[in-house]
Parts: sequence; C-alpha cells; structure tokens
Amino acid sequence: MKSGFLLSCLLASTAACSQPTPPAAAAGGTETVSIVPLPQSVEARPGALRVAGAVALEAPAAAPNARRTLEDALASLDLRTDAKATARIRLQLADDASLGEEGYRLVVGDGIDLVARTDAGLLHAVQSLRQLLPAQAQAEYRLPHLAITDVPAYAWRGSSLDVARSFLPVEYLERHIDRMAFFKLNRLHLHLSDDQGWRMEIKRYPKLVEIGGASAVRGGRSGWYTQEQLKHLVAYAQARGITIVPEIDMPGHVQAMLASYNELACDDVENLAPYDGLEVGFSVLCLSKPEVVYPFVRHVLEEVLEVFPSQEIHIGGDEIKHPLYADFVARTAAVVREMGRTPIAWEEGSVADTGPDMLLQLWNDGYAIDAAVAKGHPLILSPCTYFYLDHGNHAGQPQTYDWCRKEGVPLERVYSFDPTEFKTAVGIEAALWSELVHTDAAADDRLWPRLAAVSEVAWSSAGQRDYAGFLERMGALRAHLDALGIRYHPEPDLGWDGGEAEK
Ligand code: TNX
Repeated sequence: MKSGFLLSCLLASTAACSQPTPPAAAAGGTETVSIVPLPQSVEARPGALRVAGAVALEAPAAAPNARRTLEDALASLDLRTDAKATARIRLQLADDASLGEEGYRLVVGDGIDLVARTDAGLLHAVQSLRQLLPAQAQAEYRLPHLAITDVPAYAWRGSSLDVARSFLPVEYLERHIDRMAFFKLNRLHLHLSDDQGWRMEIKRYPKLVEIGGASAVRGGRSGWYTQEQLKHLVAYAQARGITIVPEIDMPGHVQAMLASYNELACDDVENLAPYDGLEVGFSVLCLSKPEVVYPFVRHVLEEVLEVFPSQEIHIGGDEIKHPLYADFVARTAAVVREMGRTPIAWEEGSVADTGPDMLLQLWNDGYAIDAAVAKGHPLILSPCTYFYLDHGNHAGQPQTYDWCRKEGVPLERVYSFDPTEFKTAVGIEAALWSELVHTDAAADDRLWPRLAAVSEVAWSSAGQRDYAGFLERMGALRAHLDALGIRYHPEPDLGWDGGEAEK
C-alpha cells in the first residue's frame, strides 16, 4: 500500500478520495447516491437536508442494535444526539409485510426516517445512511432528499473463513463482522476444523485444542478459540445482524482430530502426526468403528450447538470417498436435526439419504445438483469459479490457487454470477480458504473489494445489476473502506492500483 496516499485520503474530505463519483452527501450538488449493495429503488426528490452539530434521535426499545450502530456512526462524524436539535432521525418498527425480515425504507426529507419490520431491517437502513454520509467528520453534512425502499433478493449472504488451515485472531473476526455489516452480509461461516488444525475448545475433549490447536498449514498461524471467546463473537455478530454458522468438517479433512485422539482412526492407520501440508482427501474418521466415532461426533456437536445458536450447522462432508460416507452424512445430519437444528453439508452430501431440509453448499460449478434440487434441498451457492476468494484477484497473483479457474476470480467475474437459475437457492457465500493466506493483510487483499460484489449479487435483483454502476458506487465508497481499516486489493477496475506492489 502507498501509505502516503492513504493518509492523505484519510485526512481529506470524502470527495477528494472518492473515484470516480463522489457520494451524494459530500458532493454539494452532485446528487449521485452511492450505496452498495444497490437498493431496490431510490427515488430522488427535490431539495436537501442540512445536518450540523447534533441530531435528535428517536428509536424504539425493540431496535437496540440499530440504535447502537447509528449512535456509533453519528459519534464518528462528531454528531451529538440532542433531543432539542432541529435535525431529526427517527427509527420506526412497522408491520409492513412487503419489507420482509430484512427490508427497510429510508426517507430523507425534513428529517430522516428509517422504517423496517425488525431490528435487522433497521440495521440495514442505518448502513445505507452511513454510506450516504461521508466517512470522515465534517463541519456540516448535506443529504439529498430521497426515498429508498430496499429488500434483499436472498436471505443468505455469506462470507466463509477457513480459520483451520491458518488461524485468524478474534480481533480480525470482529473487524470482519463490522465490514460485513457495512455491506449487509449476514452469515459468517467459520470452517473450524480441517487436517491442519482444530480451532474450537471442546471441554470434553481437551486434546483437540492442545494438539489440534497447535498445528497449522506450513507458514500459517496456529491457535484456537475458547468457548468464551466464541460466545462473545456470536453476540458481537448478532448485534450487527450477522449469524455465525460453525462448521466441523467430517468425516474427511480430520487429521487434526486423529492426531489428537488416535482412537478415531482405524487401527491400520500409521500416520497420526499433525499435518502441515496442502493435500486434501487423505484422512477419514474410522467409519467401521461406529461405537467410537458416533459418540464423539454427538458430544462435539453438543458443545458446538451450546456455543452457536445458529439454526443451521455445517457438518462438512467434502472430498472424501468411502463406502460408508453416505451413511455417515445421513446419521450425522440426523443428530443435528434431533438437536433441533438444520444440517448443512457440502454438495457431495447430496448422495446421503437425509430428508430434503438439509442445505447443500454447491462448490464445483458443474456438480450434478439437479436431482437434489428436485428433491427440494435448499442451496447455498459457492461455485468456485465465481466465489473462491483464495483464487487470484487476477491471473497469476502470488500466493493464490488457480485449480478451479486459471484466470483467477477477478472482481468482474464475481459480479457476473447469476443465481436465478438455481430454483432452491437461499443465497450466496464466498469462501476464503487459507492454505495460502497467512496474514490479516493477505486476508483483506483476497476479501476486498470482491466481497462487496458478493453482497450485491446476493442482495440486489439480477435485472438491476450492472458492473459499470457497481464500480462507480464502490469507487465512491473508498474512503469508507479506508475508515474501516481495510487493506483492500489495489483493484485496477476501480483505479485503485496506481502501480502498488502486490502483497
Ligand atoms: C477445496 S471447497 C476444498 C477446501 C480447499 C479448497 C482450496 C471444499 C469443500 N474443499 O478444502 O481449501 O478447495 O481452494
């Protein structure tokens, strides 16, 4: 990064850093509204609202998260809340079925009115208001009169992070949640276990973190989360409208489990050492020892469910060939269901006899998923040629994979995905695998700005989207990305490259 530029960008007004189109609030006359993801409808109205110094804030007790988020945003812009101020912001809950669980209305007129059915909907309204305002404090703010009505196309708008190959600290996850919320993403999927590491404290099986938590992919970070830390993270995410979806990957990708509890491996398995390589598909729980494996699976899931209130729980199920594979997925899915939750498996789990409520996560573009769709399985769409963010921002980017797409997965490619052909899709999720992503800075580079494109593909209707418009709106939000501390990829399509060095 060129820190000189960033610093001047942070110190300057939003308009000075925003390319190519400044946001309405800072533009003093250029009434372009730059919101990502693109709202369903924006009606421009004549006139503008001036805000300076203080605002009067009204918010219902039933919307504490939206209120807190708005108060934080106002404070960061040096706007006090004062019941006597002339500028008024009113948050309201209204039972308007057309807004669904997450939709909202935002009207700027004599005052600012945010309306939704839920606290979550109001949170999204607050994020849109943040995007209408500049990222840095100014003496006064000018908001164009407008009326926005906005409802997401898909309920599942996800980011998944592989903390198993290389650990990400809690502080990074908190920042990531803040950034996700800014773009109205609402599911954070944590891949908590894999061959190279086990990351969640399980009280009944302490060696999982003692041994499995101490390993990582070569060059990556080891570590693990206590249950207290994870509960804190769940609450932190909830307060920002985000559900954390845990994944324990089974019955393959389990070398860290086998290294911790050798009895989970079949007796003829010789290599029970922690693993730091890049191979996949070599380890498996000993499915011919059900009396050992299933009690373990049940006990682990009990603790996972105790920490994570998410209705959906991911049981993995990828990249393993075994005669008892389908049986394992069916039995484990049944355990999750018996505990009152809904299982998710990777696409391969579609071969199991599970009942159609199990969600399937599609990751190979061409996987034959039609039969599962016909049965009614809901789909989370993560086709790797569009949404594998461990692939390059461009072809040949150092420290990226290209097994799924030689050209990498550039921003425009992410943006071009059309989910509408998948009739049972609940939404979209982009995956950041971490075999080659070992630092916070590298994670930022792979995630941003591509995750903003993911949010627009999941939120905005297919017919409304257009890449040029997205680039313009994203360009205008650059100062916000800087204020969020994101070390984003110097994306040439956004004019953000300026000859910067690769991370
Ligand atoms: C495939 S996607 C995997 C991961 C790897 C990833 C690398 C999936 C379900 N399995 O284990 O990390 O490729 O791109």
